[in-house]
Amino acid sequence: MFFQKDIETMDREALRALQQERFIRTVQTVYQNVPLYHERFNSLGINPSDIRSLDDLKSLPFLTKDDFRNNYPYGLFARPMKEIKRIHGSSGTTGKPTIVGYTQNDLNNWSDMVARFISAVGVTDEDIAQISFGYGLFTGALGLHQGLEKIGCTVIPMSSGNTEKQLMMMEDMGVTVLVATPSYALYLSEVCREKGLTGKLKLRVGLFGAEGCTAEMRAKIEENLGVLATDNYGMSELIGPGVAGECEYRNGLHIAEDHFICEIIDPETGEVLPEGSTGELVVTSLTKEALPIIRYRTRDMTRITTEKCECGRTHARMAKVIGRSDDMLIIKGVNVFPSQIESVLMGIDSIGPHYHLIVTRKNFMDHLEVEVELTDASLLESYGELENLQNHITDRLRTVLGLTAQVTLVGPKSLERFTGKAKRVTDLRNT
Ligand code: DLL
Repeated sequence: MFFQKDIETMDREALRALQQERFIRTVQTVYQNVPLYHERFNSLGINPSDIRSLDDLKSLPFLTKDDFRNNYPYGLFARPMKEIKRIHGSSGTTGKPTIVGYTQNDLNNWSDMVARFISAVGVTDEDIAQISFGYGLFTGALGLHQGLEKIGCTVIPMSSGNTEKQLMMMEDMGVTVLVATPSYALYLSEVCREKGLTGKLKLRVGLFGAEGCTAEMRAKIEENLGVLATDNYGMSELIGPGVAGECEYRNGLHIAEDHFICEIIDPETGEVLPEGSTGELVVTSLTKEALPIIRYRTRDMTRITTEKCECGRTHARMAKVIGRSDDMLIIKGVNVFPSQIESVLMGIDSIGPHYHLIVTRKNFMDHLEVEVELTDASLLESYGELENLQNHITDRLRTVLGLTAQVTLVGPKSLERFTGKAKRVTDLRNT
């Protein structure tokens, strides 16, 4: 189902022309209205009037998270405060949040983008959606809220936490759409199964996002909750959710290319990589008024294809984010993404989907400990079985990662559960 069919199925040549026109305008706006760009372009000898086509994008400097920090709170805004109608912030737990702002047009465009991806997986005004993202500065809850309202869906603003009540509401209100982080959906799905509610809820679609989710974890959530789980990508600095989302074919996330230009770069060299290569996603906004961004380095690792999708949408698709370049652990010189470990663990019987990675360094040697939960506590009493399982997990991890991890099996439900984004890695090497 389409929300804005003309735009979503636009001919790629016309789309490029639209992007180019908007890009040129954005460069002029930031030069005029945001001191950081003005000074940076001047110091690099870039005159906005020289920027005449999309090919000139690669000559512009990157914007980074540090630029947001150094210009806290409003330094990157391109419009006067009178025109700023909403403030949101990053979900960071330490230090000052990354502040972002929206004009009324930004808010309208944002809800259209969200409405697109929720319509693309068949959510309609007949649905009842429960939002289990935490409301607040985080863009997830209000972003989904306004997009769902736009298509006329009934919205229940539950916020996160109080899992028993969440399930009660889902059952009593006949909820058909769940909005949550995959980790919280996983937790909810386990409690759902334990309470014998699997198969009894009316849930049919899960709109998940804000963090990664492996195929294995997704399958587990789908099985327990009886939903079609869909992945949605976004970031507060870009706008929030709505930057990219899956369609019913779930074969990559369609990027809202009339609002954003996405590039993939080598995170080490900054060089733009050819289509299909995996690298860091860099995003330029085309319609944002309050906070336009040129070449923002997201740190998220993915790849992009412009191949036509079966759904008829012409907008490019990005692959599921495999991790953040700054999340990638380098252990004994080996690059390890937590998602690789998650995939291994999810494929093994007798252990649950929750895990915790602890990285330490002793005598200049890195050490990776993987804590995993048993699903059956009685196994803790059988030394032989426990050892067999531990060896099996160690072997599987060694095959996939190319390094030996210490596997620690812990009792059921002993690891922390998350109601928002999960924190599954503790790296103690630099403390
Ligand atoms: O997480 C926006 C959002 C809310 C997206 C709800 C989708 C649904 P931030 O809190 O600024 O914004 O965090 C942005 O979260 O750079 C990624 O590392 C990660 N992330 C977001 N969506 C996905 C996803 C929101 N679908 C950061 N898969 C991003 C993997 C994701 N990682």
